[in-house]
Amino acid sequence: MIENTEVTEQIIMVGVATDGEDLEVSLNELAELIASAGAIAVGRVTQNLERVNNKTYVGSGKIDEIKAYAQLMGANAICCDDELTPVQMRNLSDALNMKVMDRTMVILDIFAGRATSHEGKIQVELAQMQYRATKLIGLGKQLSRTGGGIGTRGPGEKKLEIDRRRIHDRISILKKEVAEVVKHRETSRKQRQKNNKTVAAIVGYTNAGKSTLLNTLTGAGILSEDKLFATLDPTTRVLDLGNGQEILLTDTVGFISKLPHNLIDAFKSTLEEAVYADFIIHVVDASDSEYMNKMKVVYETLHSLGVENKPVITLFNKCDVLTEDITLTDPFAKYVIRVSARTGMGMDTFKETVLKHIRQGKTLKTLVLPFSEAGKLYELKSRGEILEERYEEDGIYLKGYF
Ligand SMILES: Nc1nc2c(ncn2[C@@H]2O[C@H](COP(=O)(O)OP(=O)(O)OP(=O)(O)O)[C@@H](O)[C@H]2O)c(=O)[nH]1
Ligand SMILES: [Mg+2]
Repeated sequence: MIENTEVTEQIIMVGVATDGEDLEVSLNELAELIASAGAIAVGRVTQNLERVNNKTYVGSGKIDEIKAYAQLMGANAICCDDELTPVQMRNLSDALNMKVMDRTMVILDIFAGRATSHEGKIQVELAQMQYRATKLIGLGKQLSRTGGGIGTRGPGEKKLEIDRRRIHDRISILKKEVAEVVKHRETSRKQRQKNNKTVAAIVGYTNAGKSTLLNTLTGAGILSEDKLFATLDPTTRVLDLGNGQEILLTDTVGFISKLPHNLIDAFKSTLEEAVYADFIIHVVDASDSEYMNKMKVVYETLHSLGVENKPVITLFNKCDVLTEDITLTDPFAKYVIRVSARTGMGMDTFKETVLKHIRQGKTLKTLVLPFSEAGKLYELKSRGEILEERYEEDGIYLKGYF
């Protein structure tokens, strides 16, 4: 029997507000992230500062308070809500004499635990290695202190003692492997473009219900779970809009507030599914009281990826559990629909809306397809919307939007 000797980390969360913002929401999310990474958040310490202290993140006076509070709560680590610089990490770790983590480390750890495909694993390892390379000074001492826990898991396991040079060697190998993945992804993207099918990317905050939506619409059979970052790899499926017309739908990794830049870099080709899509399907968890802030994060992330001025269909999901009749609006969306990916509510309206949207880019035409070219009928049907189909002596008469 393999015994799990790893002690669960008991973590004090530490947040600094620089423009008087309420840290509660962000720290609640951090607690959720920490739980997803297999540890427990046992308390929180916050501070209002004009700017984050560049030596110790919090003001020096606050450190004693954190120390006393950690002792009181039996905590053995702290986690800051922003990414720390190596200097901040080292100074805090020295002053507190315990493990110091940041939000980025926790997110990377969750990704590391979720990655199953080769592609996912190398992308996560690249992000982790880049993070470690920049934090080597700060992490140095605590890596020898910790026996496990957040920040030590991942596809690149047992690499903790490796020195800077070897980390950089590993980074260049991983970069080459990721470049291969990117090439492969570009090839399949071009293949799809050759098929001339309309492509839509499903985007949204993590846990909004993106995978459930793709499963309900296409029976894709993707893992959908009540946990953060259940999906890392993109999946594309064909959706029949009900009249033989087909589009491609791609489900991909979810967004989160303060998504680490190392992850954005490493997962660029995955995240770029939205860049190459014809339009965006934005899934929002309408039952989440924070849905507006989360929508903002999604639009900011899309913006940073270079996705702008693309038509957006916003699906306010999980309407099956809405207890109040709230108004749901999205000024950036061309269409807004209330749905439940779980019960299937609103799916017909969604398909009609997609048809309406696609029709706008096409014109109503009549054409005659000679019987000798009858083989093209399937392609025409899947690309356009056929309203009338008549078999005459000289061929097949088609009327529709092409
Ligand atoms: N009540 C309700 N729950 C839903 C609905 N859609 C999804 N869920 C639940 O929400 C949780 C997250 O769903 P996923 O489909 O995994 O969400 P996701 O957006 O793909 O999440 P990540 O891949 O982690 O970013 C699961 O527990 C789903 O069962 C819905 O319409 N109603
Ligand atoms: Mg998912």
